[in-house]
Amino acid sequence: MKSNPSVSFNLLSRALITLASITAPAAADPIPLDTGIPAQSSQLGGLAAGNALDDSVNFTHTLNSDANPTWQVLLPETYSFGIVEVFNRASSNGTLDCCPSRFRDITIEIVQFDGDVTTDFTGGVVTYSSALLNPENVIGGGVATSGPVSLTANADGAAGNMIRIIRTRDDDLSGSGGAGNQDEASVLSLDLVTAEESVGGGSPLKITEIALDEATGMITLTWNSKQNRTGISCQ
Ligand SMILES: [Ca+2]
Ligand SMILES: [Ca+2]
Repeated sequence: MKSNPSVSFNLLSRALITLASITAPAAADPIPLDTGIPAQSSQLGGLAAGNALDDSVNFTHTLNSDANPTWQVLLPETYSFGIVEVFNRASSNGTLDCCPSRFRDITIEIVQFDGDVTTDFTGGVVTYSSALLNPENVIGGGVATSGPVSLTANADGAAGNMIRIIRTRDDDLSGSGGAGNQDEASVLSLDLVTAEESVGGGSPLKITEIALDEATGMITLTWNSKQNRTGISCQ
């Protein structure tokens, strides 16, 4: 078991020390999504859910008969989520692929989940839900020939062990100017999903021990933090 972080300093050399000056650093750690189990609510051919977690430019693909096209990943532990970024099909290299306008009417959720990731695409407790992202393909000008490379959401510290990504069907094709077929209307197709831990948005630091060595004047603070990233300054 990892020991809690701590710091020692000499009280005699400092006029004032405030606990408020203990701050979390600014850098965000990536959440290792590849430690989780990915799944999608339906699948075309070999275009598997894991394609959204690998290092290759490729894509996942739901079926156009899917009433609730969804991709999700169940992680082995709970995280405090910050920025989540989701890339359009074959677009993790920064360039759009076929059918970019399908990447519209997207919702990103953080979920606390204890069900079967391969069969349950609606269960669990939703701790964060984004606004509807790229509604009517506004980013792509509402036409079928353009769309976003990626979409992001800030879960602002929401805790969960699952990211769930949902496409709301657009059966009247209002987001592509009427162009396209049933794949255009409904398919969810992702190249890559990434996430970072929340910075400063999660649980506050908790001081677990304050020890003073009277002989040396050294005081030692020990604390724990979900993020296990530590920093301290004195004034
Ligand atoms: Ca519509
Ligand atoms: Ca990929």
